[in-house]
Amino acid sequence: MVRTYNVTTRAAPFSSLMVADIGDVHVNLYNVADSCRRIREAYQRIMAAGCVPLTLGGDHTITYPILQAVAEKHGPVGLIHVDAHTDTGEQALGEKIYHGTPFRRCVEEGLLDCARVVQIGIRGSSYTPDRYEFCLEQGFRIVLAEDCWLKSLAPLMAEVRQQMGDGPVYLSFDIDGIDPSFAPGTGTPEIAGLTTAQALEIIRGSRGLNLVGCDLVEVAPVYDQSGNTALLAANLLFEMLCVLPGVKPY
Ligand SMILES: [Mn+2]
Repeated sequence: MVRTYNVTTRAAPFSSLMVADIGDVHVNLYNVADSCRRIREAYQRIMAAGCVPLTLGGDHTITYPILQAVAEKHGPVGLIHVDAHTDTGEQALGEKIYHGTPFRRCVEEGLLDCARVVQIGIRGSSYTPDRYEFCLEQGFRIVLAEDCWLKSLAPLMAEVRQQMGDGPVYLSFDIDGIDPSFAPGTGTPEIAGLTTAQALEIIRGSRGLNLVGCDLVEVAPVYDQSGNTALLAANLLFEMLCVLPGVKPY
């Protein structure tokens, strides 16, 4: 049974929009480049149909081919990126496409409106000492996790709405942005992250924006036998659905 209403925000997505689970994109487990091609082509068809895609990952690599298809339709997009990591690396083990590089590839291909990019929840350790240099050079706003500790993120999201303006916005939410006490089921957990309540503040604070797509990535259920990480991810995706353009209150 589908839970239809958001009793806190009074959003009624299923009676406002046509919503469908269209299943999985079948990737090539032995070839990352071919997987990206398959994802890009699938999302080109989804965008051509006039849909707003909400995606459950999958590692963060998938946002790169998704944004290729989204930007092909909408032009360079604003980005609200929740993550412990900036995911703007140049390469790893000689490979330019992996879950630590998607947003650098997006910048290189002109898929992002860089003055309308915010990265929230950044923390932890890094392979390189110049971790934020590339982001700041592009004009991204970086909000460190420690600047989020013990406070409401509603004021931050008021600023983010100003930053995003009326243009198209994509929301990419890495579950590792949230503290591993809530979300241990992920590949690169980092301590002292966001709370689940702050996650809701970020998503609910995105209401009113011209959201053209959202994803929730890096959930690895096998690392969390309680199932709580997957439950959290499903709820966050529902919250994203509740803030899409056109969703009316009940
Ligand atoms: Mn990520």
